[in-house]
Amino acid sequence: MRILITGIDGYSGWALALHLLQRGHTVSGLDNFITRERVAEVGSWSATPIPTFRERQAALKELGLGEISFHEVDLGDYAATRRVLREERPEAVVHLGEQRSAPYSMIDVHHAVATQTQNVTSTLHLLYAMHEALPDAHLVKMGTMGEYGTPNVDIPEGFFEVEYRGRRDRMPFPRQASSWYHWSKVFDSGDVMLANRLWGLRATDVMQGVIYGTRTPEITDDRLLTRFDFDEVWGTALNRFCVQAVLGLPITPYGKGGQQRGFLALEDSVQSLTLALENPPEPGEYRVFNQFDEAYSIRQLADLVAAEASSRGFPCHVEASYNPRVEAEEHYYHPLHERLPALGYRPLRTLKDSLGEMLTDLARFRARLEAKKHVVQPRMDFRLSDNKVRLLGHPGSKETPVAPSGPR
Ligand code: USQ
Repeated sequence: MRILITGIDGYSGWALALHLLQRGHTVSGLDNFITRERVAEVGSWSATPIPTFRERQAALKELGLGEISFHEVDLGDYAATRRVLREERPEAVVHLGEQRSAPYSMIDVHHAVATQTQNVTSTLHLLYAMHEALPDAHLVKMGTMGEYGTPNVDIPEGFFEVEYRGRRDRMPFPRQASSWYHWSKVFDSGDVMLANRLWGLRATDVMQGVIYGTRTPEITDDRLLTRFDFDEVWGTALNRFCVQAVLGLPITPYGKGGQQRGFLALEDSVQSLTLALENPPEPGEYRVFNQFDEAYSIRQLADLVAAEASSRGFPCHVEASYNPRVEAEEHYYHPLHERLPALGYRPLRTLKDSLGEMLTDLARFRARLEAKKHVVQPRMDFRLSDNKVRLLGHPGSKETPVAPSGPR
């Protein structure tokens, strides 16, 4: 199948590209490299030393793994987006090309606006470009479990049956996101649903949990490494906890740590997206998958990492941090995830399997982690409208504020 990945240079995008190539698909991609820039904006970098995209392409060739046709294109440019679709003529498009960090979107008004305008614009451009250039292609759009929030009832896969004042209907399950980023994904989901109603666009909306991991089986050479973020803004909980353990820093569950989320290994995320691609919806169908594997509380995660790290010679301890976010710290959490297993999804990795591998990988890159140690521990506060104030006033802080120059 011909598959185009937007955001192919990112954490999931690159790992997915390698897997699809290995399965014999024809892979093309686009990216504007903005994640590389934005991670630098907050003073950090990827724990894994990632080559430029050109070097990645050369490595694929040298290792005999195939070729990826690449376009340095910003999805904010409609004509360029449509041109790429016309040139590549993919049968499926995987849309990962968005600002993916909740903390980044909460830095201040400029970061909130950049996140929402860029994410919504890029999705709308892609929807229109697909409608014009590839009306029969399948869109796999990366959404997030965070769109649903943490309601006190089970979370269905996208839709549920409602009875209200004696009448029944099947309706989208309510969204209660808790960051400007997560709301941008809610808007995207609404737009994809509308494109499906208007034009019959065939789409899979993937509500994905928090991904973790340093590698997938296709990463057989350091030149094929995918990025791995660990700073307060771009790193996600489990990845950050492993880095904290390797650096001997306290592991920081926020608040009471009873926040529960669905987690899945990068390898299983790639597996799920591949299943969605290889089992497309019917023409005119819009479907929603909840994509995660195991649900844990943040405190459980922190304890698991601390135990595994200590047993491997990384002495560390868990130290609850103030919670910079506005979120329930103890709540019911029971999302359903039945549609991917019905397509054959079986988890390839458990969290416990992955921890050892992550710690070993990260220890190899300790020098890169040490160099950015000052951006790991929490300093932001989502409840403020401008985090620069807090950072500049942080006791003893000589560090660069989170966003010295503002978003591009
Ligand atoms: N957390 C801590 N300590 C930390 C970092 C995070 O306790 O040092 C907590 C947060 O308060 C939150 C939970 O861990 O309760 C998850 O936070 P996260 O930073 O790991 O992930 P999140 O902001 O939710 O976003 C990430 C990805 C995003 C994706 C989302 C899936 O960055 O792109 O959409 O996971 S989900 O969380 O299911 O919405």
